[in-house]
Amino acid sequence: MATEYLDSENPEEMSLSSSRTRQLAELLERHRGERHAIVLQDYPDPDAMSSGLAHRMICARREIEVDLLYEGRVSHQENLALLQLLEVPLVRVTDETDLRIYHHSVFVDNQGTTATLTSRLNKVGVKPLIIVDHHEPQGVIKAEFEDIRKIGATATIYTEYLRNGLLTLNRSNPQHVRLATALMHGLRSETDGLILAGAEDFNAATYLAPLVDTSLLKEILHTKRSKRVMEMIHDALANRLVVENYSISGIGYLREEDRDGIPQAADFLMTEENVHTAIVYGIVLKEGAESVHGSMRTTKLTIDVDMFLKDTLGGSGPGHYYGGGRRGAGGFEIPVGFLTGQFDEATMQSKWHIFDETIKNRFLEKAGIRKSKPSPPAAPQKTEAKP
Ligand SMILES: [Mn+2]
Repeated sequence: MATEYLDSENPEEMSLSSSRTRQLAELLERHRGERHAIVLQDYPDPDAMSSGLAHRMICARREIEVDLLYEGRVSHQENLALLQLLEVPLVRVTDETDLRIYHHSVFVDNQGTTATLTSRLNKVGVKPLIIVDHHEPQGVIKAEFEDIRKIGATATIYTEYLRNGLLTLNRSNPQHVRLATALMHGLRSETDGLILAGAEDFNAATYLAPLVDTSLLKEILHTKRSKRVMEMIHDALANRLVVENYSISGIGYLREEDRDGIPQAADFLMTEENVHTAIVYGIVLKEGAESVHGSMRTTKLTIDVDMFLKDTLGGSGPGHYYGGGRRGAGGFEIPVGFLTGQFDEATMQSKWHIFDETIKNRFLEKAGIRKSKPSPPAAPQKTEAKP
């Protein structure tokens, strides 16, 4: 087993990660026979799905039954293809789902802040056991085992667990080939096709490469865009404001099932020459409540997306920010809150207008393009009400 680590150029880092792997193995051993809920973010992406799948397969050998849960939607064509082709068994949680059947919750590729399930599980007393993530530490939930590292993808961390012996992949096992293919897809999509990948991510890709089913991967990557996404991209292009290498676009009201079109529209805006940062947002209607969802992409190395979004948009309270991110990409969700619930054309128009202006101005100010807004007009003088 030990010879596996000999090819590492940095033995210190390798022994650290293998001690993490050992800790995780010991923890899982102590929870043998249990049932765990993996919490995925509301709109799971390939990194989350493939990492969840890896976690599930690691646990299967220790007789821990694991369900991959999420509460939002999967609508991105590529993600739907991933689910179908790689047989990723996702469970969409509804109001009828009984969450008390789980002994513990496990957070993969998130730290509870982007998943509605976090509070639902907490309410029924299901406590976090494991967090594995590559976003900035959020500090909202605590777990017995936490592996939070600022690297390219969560898929990289899971690949490391696999090669450190938690589950040895075998080319002749079709399940293993599917897992390796999913992880490679997760890793690639999360690092913009390895452009944003660091040494650890390349190491993981090297390990996975001989196990990947290339034709499957091609099929996933060549999925076409849906008509609705094409329309959203059209709107994003038409509404975009391009100033000093920033491209910002609000695309109005969206149905929940179209929400995954937002990051695709942002990716598309990034393809325009001279644009280094793209931000796309819209108001998503979900079960009668409205919130502004947005995606940000940047290739500018000096922009820390996580900080940028937290600074620009703030949050609802200490530790609860409206947005967050990782290297090169991030997202945000702002509840419409008090203004929610009126759906006549005129009210929706005004709500959209207010949010659109406010968000645009905040980003432009943060980017140093627009001066901070003038102080608010003085309160109107009290005048005698005329009869
Ligand atoms: Mn990720």
